[in-house]
Amino acid sequence: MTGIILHEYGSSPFSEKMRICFGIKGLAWSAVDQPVIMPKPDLVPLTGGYRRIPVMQIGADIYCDSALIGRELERRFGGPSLYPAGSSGFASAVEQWCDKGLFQAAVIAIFGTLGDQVDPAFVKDREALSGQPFNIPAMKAMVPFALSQIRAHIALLADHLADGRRFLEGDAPGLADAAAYYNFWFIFNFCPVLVDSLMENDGVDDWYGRVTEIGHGARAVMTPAEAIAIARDAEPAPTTVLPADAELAGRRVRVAATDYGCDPVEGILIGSTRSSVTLRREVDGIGTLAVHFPRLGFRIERAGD
Ligand SMILES: N[C@@H](CCC(=O)N[C@@H](CS)C(=O)NCC(=O)O)C(=O)O
Repeated sequence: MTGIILHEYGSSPFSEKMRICFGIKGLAWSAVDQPVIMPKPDLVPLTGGYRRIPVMQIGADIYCDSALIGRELERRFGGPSLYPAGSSGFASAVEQWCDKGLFQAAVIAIFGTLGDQVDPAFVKDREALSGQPFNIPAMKAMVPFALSQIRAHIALLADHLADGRRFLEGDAPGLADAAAYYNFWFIFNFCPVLVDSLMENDGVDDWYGRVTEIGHGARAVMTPAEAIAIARDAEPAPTTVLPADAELAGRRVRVAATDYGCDPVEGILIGSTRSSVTLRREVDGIGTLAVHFPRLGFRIERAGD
């Protein structure tokens, strides 16, 4: 019993990154289905305002952002490593690459191709999320450019796989594979019509098939109410604050993503590592939660005591 709860939705590409990680490590986990657009009344009380997906919950510990979730899975659970070559740097670099440039090109290719089929409520929600127009006609015009960018990303992967390795770090799959994989999964699931124009017989096609075969580990389904009850009945794991963050320790701080979905979360800083920060939050009807964020891509500031 791992206690892993993933707040997700089936079509979420960043959740697919995590689902493949569960598969690599052979983990059992419970999926809580969350809405694709706001409001998210069963998620926001747990995070304190963070609305993005996925969010991992283990007891009263809430982990925001897939990059942090991957690290936490490796820290907590044995079994096959998410870093099969022995260290995390390569996988983190692949995440930085694929979560930004490749993801943006994938979004344009998908929503530009879907065009008028995109639900106006989704468009409105994503405009609020990004603070920018989600301009489908402009995306439509950019599809050829986006596809050319995706082909160039695929060429990088093909070069890396050219020595015949089965996965990005060698014989065994890792987080790097999950990170490189999920954008293609996103594109092919939403727009199967694009498969032929993107996939060539260059090794990436076979690698994609191998990653698909990994699967998602042992998935169970949980209701949001069950997940909230688990949080209510649990205590957060102990944390410590780095000496470098001593001035913020025990203070009220505000943490927010810097790219999109920048809704701030306020709480008391009770933990920090070189890659993460942890806030304690007291939530009516739930009790004490520890909400964890990565440092990369997040702003942390004093909120006044
Ligand atoms: N950096 C974040 C990005 C997560 C992200 O953009 N998730 C998408 C879904 S795959 C999202 O939250 N979209 C808005 C929403 O679902 O409310 C991560 O790695 O978890």
